[in-house]
Amino acid sequence: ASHDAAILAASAKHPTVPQVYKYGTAGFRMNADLLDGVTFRVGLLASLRSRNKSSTAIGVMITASHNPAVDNGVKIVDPLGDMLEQEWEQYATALVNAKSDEELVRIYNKLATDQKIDLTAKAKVIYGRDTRPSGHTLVAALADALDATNTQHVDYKILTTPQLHYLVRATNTEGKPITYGKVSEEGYYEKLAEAFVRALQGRKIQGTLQVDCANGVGGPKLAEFLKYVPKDKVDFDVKVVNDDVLRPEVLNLDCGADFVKTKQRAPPNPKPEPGLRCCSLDGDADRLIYYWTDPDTGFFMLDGDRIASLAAWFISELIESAGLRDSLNIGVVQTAYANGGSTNFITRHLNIPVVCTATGVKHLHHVAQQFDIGVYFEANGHGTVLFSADARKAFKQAQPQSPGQKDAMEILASLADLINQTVGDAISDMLLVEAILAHKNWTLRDWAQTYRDLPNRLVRVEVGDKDLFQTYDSERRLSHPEGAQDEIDGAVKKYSEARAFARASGTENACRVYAEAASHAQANELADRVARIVE
Ligand code: NG1
Ligand code: ZN
Repeated sequence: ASHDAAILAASAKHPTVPQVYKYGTAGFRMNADLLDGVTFRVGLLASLRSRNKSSTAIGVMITASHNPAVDNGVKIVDPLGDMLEQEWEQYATALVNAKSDEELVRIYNKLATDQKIDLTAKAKVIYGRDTRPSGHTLVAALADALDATNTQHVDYKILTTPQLHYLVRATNTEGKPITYGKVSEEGYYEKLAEAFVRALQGRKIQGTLQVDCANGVGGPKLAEFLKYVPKDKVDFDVKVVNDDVLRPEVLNLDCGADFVKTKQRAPPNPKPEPGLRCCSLDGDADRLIYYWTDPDTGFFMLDGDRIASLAAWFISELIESAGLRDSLNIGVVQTAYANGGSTNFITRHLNIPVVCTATGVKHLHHVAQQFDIGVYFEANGHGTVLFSADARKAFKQAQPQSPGQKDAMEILASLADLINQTVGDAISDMLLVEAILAHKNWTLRDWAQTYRDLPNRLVRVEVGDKDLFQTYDSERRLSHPEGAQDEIDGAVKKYSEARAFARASGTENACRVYAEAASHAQANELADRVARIVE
């Protein structure tokens, strides 16, 4: 059952452009013109991965998230819907960098031998893509690799990234004692809508929510989801904006979660309406940022740190009310970019432990799995809440001693269904936030008043060789270049409530410097000093 001849023939139709490729934080991501051969080769790896994982379905998502429309990307999803195991990233890198079709076949066969993969076993890969026009030809390259390796495949066409993750897990749990949901896009909407109604327990959602969809896949998918929310049970007034997916050039252009977070302002279109509750998704609908524009105080943003704090607070209150405080632990996972104001609030006020990990959601996801309830978010709005099997069992089986306890357990059980368990999901996270605000009867202003953010500044510094910058302590300190950390420590000491760090970006050819301090002037000054140390 050698695939050699079929791979050689197909690979000739999908050449790679010679350069060095690396499976990065979000798979391979670059100008779409470079991706045809890359996607073909990722297809070969996805097939091997399926055979390596007892013929379970593996996912492949074609998206470049918040990047400009001319870019695209490809990444692999593991059987339970989480990101490809880190150990395997180097195999993807090796296949994509093969210098000829013959070398490609050699690496493919060597991987099969090394990993003891039976190439005659069944293999299955399911895939989807965002709204980028280039996605169409890229999935054709992917399908060619799957055909060449005798791999069963299903094309789910246009999806949000979290929907594809949902489908992978749903596919692999179908018929099992604990299933994840129906294996269809419709199943995803049904599960979310049903859990949303249960989570609300009849509470009313205040006013209108305006959702900026970055002119990406989130627009049509959110519109579709809303059809599943029963009007007689929930009055959910959503105004979907920036949902033009017909003009590719407007994708992520002056709108979307990444624009709002990095520019720290509302999208110019539609013109911000004072006081209106707003949120933005990114181009593949896995990031979420809330904000409003106040007639007096101006723009105010509620980012991933705020969502993590809100979710951790609400869920820990429910755990308390449900009488499960002693049996279930809860923790929050952040990165070094989390605002110190949020970390203080969660640890000191909520008494919930916070763990810091390296940048990139796959790191946060793994640490969050160690808690019964693990809340993780990057400041940029990408994150979710994971519930352990024990936690789910406790919500369903514990005997409530009072109506209050019963309510709390029912809400907890509904949240475990509402919140995407595979990956950060902007639509699911948005429903979580809406449910919490409804329970607390809060406006965005009430939410914003829970704690104060420390003034901060993030700068990008061009450096000769970013690989010189080696970190430890979850990227918060530099081991190399030698002496740099001492200089940074010296600079930080000059300011009050200050913190600063520098690290090489994993997605761009530059270093990032982050600084926070008691005042904006101090945070800016500190960031400049650290940038000069790094330069
Ligand atoms: P890098 O380029 O490694 O800082 C950026 C974001 C991460 C993460 C990844 C993947 C910042 C400071 N960094 O990583 O949070 O989302 O991209 O998209 O926002
Ligand atoms: Zn994204």
